[in-house]
Amino acid sequence: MTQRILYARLPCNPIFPIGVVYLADHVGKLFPDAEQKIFDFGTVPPLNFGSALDKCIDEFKPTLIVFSWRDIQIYAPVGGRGGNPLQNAFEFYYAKNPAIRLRGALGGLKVAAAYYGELWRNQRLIKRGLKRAQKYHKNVRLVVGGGAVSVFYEQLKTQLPKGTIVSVGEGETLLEKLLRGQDISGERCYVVGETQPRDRMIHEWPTPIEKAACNYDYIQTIWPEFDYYLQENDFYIGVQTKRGCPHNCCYCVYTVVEGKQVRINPADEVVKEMRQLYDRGIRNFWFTDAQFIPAKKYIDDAIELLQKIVDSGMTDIHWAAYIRADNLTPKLCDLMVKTGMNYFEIGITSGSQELVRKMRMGYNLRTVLQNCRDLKAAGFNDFVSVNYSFNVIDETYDTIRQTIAYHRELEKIFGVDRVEPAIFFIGLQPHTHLEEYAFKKNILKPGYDPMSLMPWTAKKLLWNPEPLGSFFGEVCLQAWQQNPNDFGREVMKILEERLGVADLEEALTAPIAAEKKELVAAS
Ligand code: B12
Ligand code: SF4
Repeated sequence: MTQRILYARLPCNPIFPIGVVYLADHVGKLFPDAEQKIFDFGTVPPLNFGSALDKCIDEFKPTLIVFSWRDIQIYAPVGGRGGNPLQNAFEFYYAKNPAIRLRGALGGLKVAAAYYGELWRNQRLIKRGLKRAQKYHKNVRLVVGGGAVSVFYEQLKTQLPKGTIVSVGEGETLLEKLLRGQDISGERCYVVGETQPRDRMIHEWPTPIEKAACNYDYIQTIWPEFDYYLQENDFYIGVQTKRGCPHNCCYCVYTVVEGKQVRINPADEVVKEMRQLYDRGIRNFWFTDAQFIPAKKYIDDAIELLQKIVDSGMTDIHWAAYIRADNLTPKLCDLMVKTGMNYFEIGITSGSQELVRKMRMGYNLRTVLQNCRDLKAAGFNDFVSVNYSFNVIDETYDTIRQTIAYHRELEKIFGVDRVEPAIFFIGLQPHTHLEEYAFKKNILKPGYDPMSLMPWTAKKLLWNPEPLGSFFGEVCLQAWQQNPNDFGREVMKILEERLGVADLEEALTAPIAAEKKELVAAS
C-alpha cells in the first residue's frame, strides 16, 4: 500500500515550520512514491483548528501522522500568550504592594490558563487527528516529535494516546525506519503504553545524516499554504547549516537534543537551498543552528559558506543567528557584514568571567570584546542582542557590577541603541547540569514535574534563587514600572544606580580560586 504521510505542525507563533519541511523533504527523496502533505496550524485561525484538521484528514486519509510540537515552556520577558510571563511571575512573587501582587497573581493565572489551555488543546488535536484518521485506516500510526517533545518527552508519556511513538531530536532516521518497516528500538524514541523511555535517552547521539538542499519545488507541491510565508517580507525563514553543539553550558539542553558532535551541512547545499527561497522572493534568513560558529575549528566552515553566498550573487539578503562571538576572525567579520548579517544573539549570560567559567560556558569574555571590535571595524552597524541571565549560580553584587561594566563596553563598541541587553532568567530545563545542581542543593527533588506551571514549582523552575532572588525581583519590578518598553536597558540602569560599576579589567579576570566549580562537583 502506498504510504500517505501527513505532517501536522501544531499551533505556534508563525515561525517557519522548518522541522516538518526538512522531514518531508528527506522522506520525499527516499520514498518518491509516498504521498505526503504538510498541514501547518500556524497558518490557521485558532477557532478553525479542529475543523481544518478534520477537513485535511478527510481529504488526505493519512496512514502515518507526524505531529510536530515546537514550544511548550516560555519564560521570556516578552509579551507572550496571555501576557508577559516573567513580569506576572515577578509581580506575584516579589511585589510588596498588595495591589501589584494581586495584579501579578491575576496575570499569572491568565498565563497559566493560556499555558495549560494550549497544552491540553494540542493533546486534544493529536487525539482528534488520530481518531479521525482511523476512520479511513484502522492501523494508522502516530508519531510525535519536535523541539518541545525533545525537552519534555518523559512527561508526555502519560498524556498521549497508547501506541504513539514519541521521538527525541531529529526525526529523519526514525521516519525512514518506520517507512521501511524496520526495527525502531535503537532510535531515540519510545512507544506510549508499550515501551519506556530509556534512562538518559536524550543523551544518546543522533544518527548522522548527510543533509542535501531542501527541494522547495517538491515542498510546494505538498504544502498548499507555503505561500503564506512568502507573502510577508518580515519573516526570517529558517535554514540549517549544521547540527550539534560541543559545549557544556550548565543550563542548556540544545547540546543534548542535537548532540555534541557538530555535523556540517555542505556549503553548496545550503546555498542551493537559500537560492530556491531567494528565487521565491525571500530575503531574510535565520540560520537555525544551535550555534552558527560552535567552536574555533568550525570558523573555516562558516567562512566557506559565507564566501559561497557572496559568490552566488545574493547580495541583497539579510540573515540572523545565534553567534558565539568568541569564534570570530577579521575575515569572518568581513564576510558576515558583506553577506548581510543584520542581527545576532550572543548568549554570554554574564559579563563576569568568573561566573561564565562557573557556568561551564567556555567563553573568554576578553576575546568576545576584541571580536566585537573587529566586527564593528568591518562595518557592522546593525543590532546585537546580548542575553544575560542573572543569578544562575554564585551571583554577588561584585559580579553584577562586572556585568554592567562589560555591557557598557559593548555599548561603547556598537552604540547604546544597537546593543540590547536581553534580560532573561533561566527557565530550568530537564537533562541539564543546572537541574543536577538543583537536586544536589535540594532546591528540586527528582520526580518533580518540569512542565508544571503551579506557582510553587514555577518559582523554582524560573531560576532566581535567594539570597539575591528578591533583590532581582525588586529591580525588575521597578524597571517594568519605569520603562516597560525598554526593560533590559532599564534594568541595567537601575543596577548601576544601586550598585555602581566595576572596573572592566575585574570583569575580564577570573580568580583561580573560582575554578573550584560547584557545578563540577554536582555532576
Ligand atoms: C533557532 C531557534 C529559535 C529561533 C527561530 C528562528 C526561525 N526563524 O526559525 C528564534 C530565536 C526566533 C527562537 C525563538 C523562540 N524559541 Co527557539 N529555538 C531555536 C532552536 C535553537 C533551533 C530550532 C530549529 O529551527 N532547528 C532546526 C530544525 C530543522 O529542527 P526542528 O524544528 O527541531 O525539527 C527537527 C526535530 O525536532 C525533529 N522533529 C520535528 N518535528 C518532528 C515530528 C516528529 C514526529 C518527529 C519524529 C521528529 C520531529 O526532526 C526535525 C528535523 O531534524 C531550538 C533549540 C534546538 N537546538 O533545537 C530552540 C527551541 C525550539 N526554541 C524554544 C523556545 C521556547 C522558543 C521561544 C518560545 C523562546 C521564548 N521564550 O521566547 C521563542 C519563540 C518561538 C515562537 N514560536 O514564537 C524551545 C522549545 C521547547 C520549549 N522549551 O518549550 C527550544 C527547543 C529551545 C529550548 N530548549 O528551550 N528559537
Ligand atoms: S548555550 Fe549555546 S554554546 Fe552553550 S551548549 Fe547551548 S547551544 Fe551550545
